[in-house]
Amino acid sequence: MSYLSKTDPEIADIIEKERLRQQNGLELIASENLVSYAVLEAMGSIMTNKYAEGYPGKRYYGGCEFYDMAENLARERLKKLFGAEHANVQPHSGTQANMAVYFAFMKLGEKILSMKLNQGGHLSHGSPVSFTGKFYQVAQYGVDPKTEMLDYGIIDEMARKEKPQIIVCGASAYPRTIDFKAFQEIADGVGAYCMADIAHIAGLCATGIHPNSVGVVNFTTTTTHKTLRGPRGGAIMCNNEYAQAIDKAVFPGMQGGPLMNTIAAKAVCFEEALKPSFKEYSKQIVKNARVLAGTLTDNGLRLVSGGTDNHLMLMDLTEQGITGLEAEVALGKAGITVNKNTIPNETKSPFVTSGLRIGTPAVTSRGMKEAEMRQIGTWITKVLKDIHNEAVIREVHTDVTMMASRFTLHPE
Ligand code: DSN
Repeated sequence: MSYLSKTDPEIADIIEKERLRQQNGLELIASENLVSYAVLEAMGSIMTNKYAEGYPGKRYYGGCEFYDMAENLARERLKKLFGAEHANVQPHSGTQANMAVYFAFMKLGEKILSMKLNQGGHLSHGSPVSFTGKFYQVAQYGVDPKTEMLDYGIIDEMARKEKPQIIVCGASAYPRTIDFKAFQEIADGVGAYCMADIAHIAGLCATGIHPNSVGVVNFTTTTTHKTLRGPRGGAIMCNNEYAQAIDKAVFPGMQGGPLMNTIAAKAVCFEEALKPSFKEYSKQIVKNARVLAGTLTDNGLRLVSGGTDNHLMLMDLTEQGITGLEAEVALGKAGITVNKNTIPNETKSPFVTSGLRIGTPAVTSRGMKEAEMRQIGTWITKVLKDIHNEAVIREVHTDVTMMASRFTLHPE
């Protein structure tokens, strides 16, 4: 920030404060991560300067020869990473990626079958407050009330009854493995398309730590900034037969100029994810989540479905008699950033909630391992079991800062 701090000290100061917050705290928001210097450099490069509406070789602006090279590289690397026939790297976000699939393969008023928001789904899967709930009919499945896991028999029954045009699988707060093959079979049984939104677990799918949806379901959408550890953005993968419709839906269907600095940074991220070290990183995310989940349950805290198969866990605070909001605030004061989250069969509003969502991608990027997870689990328990005790919160905050200062903010 040496240049910015001279030309605009006000914003440079804000960025520095945020850097310190990230360095001194523990980021346990399941959808967040920390990018490498290489990703940051590509994002902050002169690739932001130009318009490049269109696709490589077919642009509406002159001077795009190097932008074409960057976008082609991003597409090829993403295809290699997931074994995809076709990739579109232009969606500005995961929601935009989902929108492109809906726009390409559904007429307004047709039906989506997806997971309910308060059971783990995402806003863009059919919530009444998102465009999806306004433009389309929506039928939604949840988790089994006893196991708190997906019940494919029930989803199949619903698909037969509801006759959706697209079945959406994938979630924002589901700690268990998703059977993409089962979802595609259910869709095939009713003549529907199947879309997997793997935003949360993309890095795990790319490295085989979680089954890959690409080549199994009709369309895979993702963000690039969660377990994939790239710049904020989206992407879509599908077989060649759907490529043209997807590309047209993204541009000119719903976006103008692509963010080419972000696309360059996506290319960097995909290359990083192709390295053997990224597989080790992905394995460690899941190991860390299991150890953290085990520590929390050993300490008497209840996790939805009893544990985790992936990078996140969902804590049910009902027995503690505290809300997700109270827990988020108290842990925040202790330097541990998490988010309140609805749990299956939630009775409170999304602004209050009975749950907390906790994830390990960012702390794993800092190099933290099982020992640190046990420590973090102990701190979380200490705060949640004595939530109004400011002295405990202060003590945990000091310990958190000391531990965090030992770990880098920038993965290799
Ligand atoms: N907001 C993201 C999450 O936290 O899961 C999903 O888009």
